[in-house]
Amino acid sequence: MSSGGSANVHEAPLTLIGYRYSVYNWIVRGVLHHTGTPYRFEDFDPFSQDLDAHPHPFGRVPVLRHGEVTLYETAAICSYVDAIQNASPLMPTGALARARVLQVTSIIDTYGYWPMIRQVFAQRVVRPFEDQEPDENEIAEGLQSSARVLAALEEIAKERVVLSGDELTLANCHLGPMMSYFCRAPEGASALQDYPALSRWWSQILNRQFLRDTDPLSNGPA
Ligand SMILES: N[C@@H](CCC(=O)N[C@@H](CS)C(=O)NCC(=O)O)C(=O)O
Repeated sequence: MSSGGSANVHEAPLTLIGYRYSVYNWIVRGVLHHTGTPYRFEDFDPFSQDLDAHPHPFGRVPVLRHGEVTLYETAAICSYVDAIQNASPLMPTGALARARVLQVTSIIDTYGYWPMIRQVFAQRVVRPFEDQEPDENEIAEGLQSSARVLAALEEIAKERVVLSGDELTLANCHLGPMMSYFCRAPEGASALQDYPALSRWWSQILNRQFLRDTDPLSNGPA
């Protein structure tokens, strides 16, 4: 153990327990990939597998194990991975930039995940993939709720402290997979076009290596 109370990355192996298609799993994998952190992947589908022995008190994924450390909540896991290399290159140093990173992460988790991923992406993209009919009402409702999220993120992108597209921070790592899944629904991609600063940010981020190399729909889970 280091003096910071975390297991040394070089001494203890990291295990990521996640569902291969989960957007949150993708976020963590992007950060692990970008920071060059080696890890082992354990695929766990929280929607269909037995949760009794699953080490997440709310039955979700992802969970990170590092020696004796068990961590859940994606933002906490990403911050930990970014910090265990004693560098934290993905967290900016300025007071406002740090706050904006946390704000973007919180906006997308609290207000964005459900409409953008569970309503728009899951209904339009995942259900047909599973030979199921999408629920058009869910999609319409999801798009309506997403508009407020996109408008809030547009204001942050306009400011260009974070989401400028030039920098790589935990905000990009968190929002990138969410935006990628959202835009795979044609309605999602078209909704984004109403927000020029956010669209500009997305056009500069979508081909970044950390996203491309970890994309669950075009690459393996680990
Ligand atoms: N607040 C959690 C959210 C994680 C989450 O919702 N993961 C989804 C997969 S993308 C999940 O495990 N869902 C299972 C369920 O809803 O039962 C985090 O930040 O890690």
